[in-house]
Amino acid sequence: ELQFPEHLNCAAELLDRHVREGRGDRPCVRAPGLSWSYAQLLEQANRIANVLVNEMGLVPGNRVLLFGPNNPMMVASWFGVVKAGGIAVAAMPLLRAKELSTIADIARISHALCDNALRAEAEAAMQKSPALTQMRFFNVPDDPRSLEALMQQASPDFTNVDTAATDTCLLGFTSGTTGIPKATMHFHRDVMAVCACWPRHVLQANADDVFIGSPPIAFTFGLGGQVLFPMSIGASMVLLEKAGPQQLGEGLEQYGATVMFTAPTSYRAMAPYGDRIRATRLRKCVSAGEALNASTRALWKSSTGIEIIDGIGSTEMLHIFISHREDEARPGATGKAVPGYEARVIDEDGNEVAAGTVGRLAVRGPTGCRYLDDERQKKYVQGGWNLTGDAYLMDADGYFIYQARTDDMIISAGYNIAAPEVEDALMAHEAVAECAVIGVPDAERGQIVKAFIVLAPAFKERGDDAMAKALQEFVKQTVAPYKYPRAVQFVAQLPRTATGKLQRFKLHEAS
Ligand code: 3SK
Repeated sequence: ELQFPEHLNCAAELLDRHVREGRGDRPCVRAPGLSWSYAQLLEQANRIANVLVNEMGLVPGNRVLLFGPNNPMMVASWFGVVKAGGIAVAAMPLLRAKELSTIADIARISHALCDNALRAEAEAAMQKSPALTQMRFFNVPDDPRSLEALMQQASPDFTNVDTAATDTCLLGFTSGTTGIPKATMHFHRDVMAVCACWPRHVLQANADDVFIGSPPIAFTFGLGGQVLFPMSIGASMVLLEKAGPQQLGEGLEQYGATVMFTAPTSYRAMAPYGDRIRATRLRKCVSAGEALNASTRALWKSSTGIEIIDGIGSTEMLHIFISHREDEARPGATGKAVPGYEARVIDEDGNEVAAGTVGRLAVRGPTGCRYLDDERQKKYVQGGWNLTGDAYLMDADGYFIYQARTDDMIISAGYNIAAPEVEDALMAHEAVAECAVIGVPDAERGQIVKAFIVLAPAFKERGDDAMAKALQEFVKQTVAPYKYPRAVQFVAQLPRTATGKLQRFKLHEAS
């Protein structure tokens, strides 16, 4: 059982503590052309906290929009807000004014610190959201009104606001895959709890590790993996504004990164460069955000020699709650409940099902879902358990094996078919670059399996009936034939959220 003091400011624990305990000179943030020690990040964060309080009128509990790509000023701003007792609401850099103002209205945001590169969308959002009255921009060269100019005038010292462990310090937004955003509230205590669970028991990195990754800081997967977890152990982070497979590969070489967080799509794209990756210092690879299929895991292992640490988390739970250490990996399984969390598989009535039976995943632990003013809270938390919306089975050894999102189970002619299993089978074909499978209505079978397929570049011109037939036959060879996709549609790309999650509802709409 984790215990936290009644008064707790997570920024003090993750940042000030290192300086106070003599680790101020240790490297903390690396980015193109920049390197900050812990003491330097602390000074930047303190100056921002002073600007927020003295120039922008922030009082504890105010919600502050942070809008920018992964860069050092985004991180310094996050800590500035939390030190000042504000609530950080980071937004995906790809969002447009309309989406931003929806977030601003739901979260009742009053203040904003934004990257100048995104100024147009931020200002347009401000026009639409009357409560959002204070906005400053960073990464603006030579502008006396910029955040940096104000920081120059501000003190490098700041006394952190004496927050309670149960005060909210961040709101994480999730649109899930349905497109309607929800804000999840997390306390200072929750931030320290996630640092004390998965990173300590599963990742097992150390202070000399250098973390790198692709998920945006606005996604709690990215915030944890690239900021909170390295800082909780005094390690360092590499921040890349663009973190596609190529930039990640270059980042590994340039900064000697040792721990990487990214999604399965990225691992597949980087796998052909295994020889170069083997020559870097990379030693730990984490995959989450979408299901990791067995073929991607095997491809990465054979190419780089590194076993991927898979995991599933959610914005509602703040971070990962089922995962495994490298030496405990079991192909096809996400892992076991992370120490500190409990997980079980239940039926429609909430009763635990026997090992090997598919059901709904329920989890509980030191963090949990708290939606801000949202009826959907009652659906997510039932009887003290968080229902994540994933269908899983647990094997006799306690390994959880992903089946589908609960609404991605296809029932065809009485058979239960998990969409990801069919996707897995298709992905093993060399012509398939990406694919997504859904169930579509069918008069005879209730539903049939339909696959949307993005062909690999070498096969781009071959999206015809013959290819569809070949892929159908291929699936029948690897999984039970009743699971094969009876309908196949070739597409140029799949609809995804800003965090890369597949939007199956858009495929349903298109069918
Ligand atoms: O698995 C995920 O999608 C996730 C979401 C939020 C935070 C962390 C993770 C791994």
